[in-house]
Amino acid sequence: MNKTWWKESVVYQIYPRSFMDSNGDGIGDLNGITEKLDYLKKLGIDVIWLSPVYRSPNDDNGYDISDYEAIMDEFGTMADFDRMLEEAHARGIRIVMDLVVNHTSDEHPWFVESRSSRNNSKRDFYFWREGKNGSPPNNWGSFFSGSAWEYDEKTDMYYLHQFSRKQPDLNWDNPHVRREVFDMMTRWCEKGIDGFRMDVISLISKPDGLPDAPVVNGLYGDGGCAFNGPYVHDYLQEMNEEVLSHYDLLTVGETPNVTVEEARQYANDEGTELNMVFQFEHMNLDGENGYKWSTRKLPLVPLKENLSKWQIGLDGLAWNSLYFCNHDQPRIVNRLGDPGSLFREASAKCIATCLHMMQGTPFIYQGEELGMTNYPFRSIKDFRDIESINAYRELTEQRGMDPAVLFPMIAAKSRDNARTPMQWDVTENAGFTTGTPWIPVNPNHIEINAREQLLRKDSVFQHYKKLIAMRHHYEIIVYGHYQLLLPEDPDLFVYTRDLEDHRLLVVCNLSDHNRIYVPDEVFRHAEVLIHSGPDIQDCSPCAESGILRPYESYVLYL
Ligand code: TEU
Ligand code: CA
Repeated sequence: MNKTWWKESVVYQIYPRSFMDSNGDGIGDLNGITEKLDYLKKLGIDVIWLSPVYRSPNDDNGYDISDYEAIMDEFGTMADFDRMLEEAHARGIRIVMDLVVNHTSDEHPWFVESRSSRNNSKRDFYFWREGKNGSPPNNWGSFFSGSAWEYDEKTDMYYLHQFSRKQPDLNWDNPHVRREVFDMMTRWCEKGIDGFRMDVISLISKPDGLPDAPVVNGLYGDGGCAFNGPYVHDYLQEMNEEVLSHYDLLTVGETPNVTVEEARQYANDEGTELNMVFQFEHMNLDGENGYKWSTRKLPLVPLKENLSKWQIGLDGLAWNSLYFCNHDQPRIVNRLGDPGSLFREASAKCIATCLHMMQGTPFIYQGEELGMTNYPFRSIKDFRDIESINAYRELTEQRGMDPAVLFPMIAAKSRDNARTPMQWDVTENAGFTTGTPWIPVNPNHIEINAREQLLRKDSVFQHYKKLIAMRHHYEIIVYGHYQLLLPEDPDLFVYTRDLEDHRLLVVCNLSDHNRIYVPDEVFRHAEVLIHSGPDIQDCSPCAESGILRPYESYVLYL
């Protein structure tokens, strides 16, 4: 297997809007990130993935871009960006940008021109189609509710938007679109950035003829039919030849609906496309009949089965990203751990050990290293996220769902759970802003904040710091081969890693009750690399009793 820096790195995702506000307008910004680089250096991360900072009307918080080469006014200036990049590099931290090119904002000059007439040079930069008897061109639904088509009176045609109506899909079948995107990417690489996270990159090639899709929710055809389209690998190979292969980059594709087989192509070890992809199968296990809105927790046995499938399925052929959190996912402590005060920290550490000892590049989402939890939403007015707001409206008004039944599901899975401000300290607004935050701060910042955890040696922060240092020190953690033990156990996630004559044993009790697990005799004199759990300060993880306390985890090294 090829060894390289982006396989040996740990990535930290920053959602700039909610990370640190340096000028008191209640919105995080680039200078705020620069102020906190020493914090990230202390954590030990190698790379920052920066969610979009480009000019945007913020219909989808920056994932609707109106100028790929200007900085969003609220986040600062290009000079602020350049300084952040320089300061990060001075600390040995690389910067990966978020590339959102499946769609632009409807305020991007390309779309403004495209919609102005039926025959301008940018018309085919987007998907324009005639309606059918007063209806949209096909039955696709938007991921943000409603039809995926918007009627445009001026030219009496519809345009495709698989996300919000202010996010028209780019037509990647048009070579001029690809040329413009590749040139823009090259200019960013020439500025010295270190890679791209590619937003819904598996969507850029639509099925020929844009056919209707099977209706999945009673209203619209499944937009998912457009994932992994006929030419997606051709376009990524062209991107690789034109841009990526000329620079030393980390590239990760966000590929909803990707399978292990597809991922072997997207993230092949020959390097003809991307370095790795974000899969979604494990993040959909607590949904409800294909829908994300539910109050169910992640079921451990299916989770073990899925993560093991990916570990074994890509080993030696491609490369995994490892994540449980990002700006689109609710907090993992609520889905897999105990968000209450009893075992919150123990469960956050146990979950971290479980993920970070696998083969792949780990991604830490801002606040995950503190064990931050979901927000206590009380009403639909608390939400800012277009996905949550639109879903609530469609499911209650058009699908007749009882708001009292639906609200807890939206509250549990809303993307806003990940977007409340980073919790720096116990002061008002958690030290995130001296102004009024754009979204309320979680009141539990009194108990959960960076300042307190930096000072306490058994904090979640210190646990993540130790896991990152271990990955930098032990090659087996990066390149070792994975094998799951106890596949059917409903509480214990136990697996081994093997590399040459070394072996790791990773033991995690992801439950709120005691369990018994006695490691194989061969581990009797193994080195304990890390050990966490409630009140375990003085006990050995290999105690004769084999007692595993609630959310106790440890790693043995031979
Ligand atoms: O997300 C794509 C995507 O699949 C999301 O719709 C995700 O499935 C959903 O939000 C899960 O609840 C990317 C970005 O990460 C997201 O923030 C953007 O809203 C979206 O693309 C459109 O750019
Ligand atoms: Ca600000």
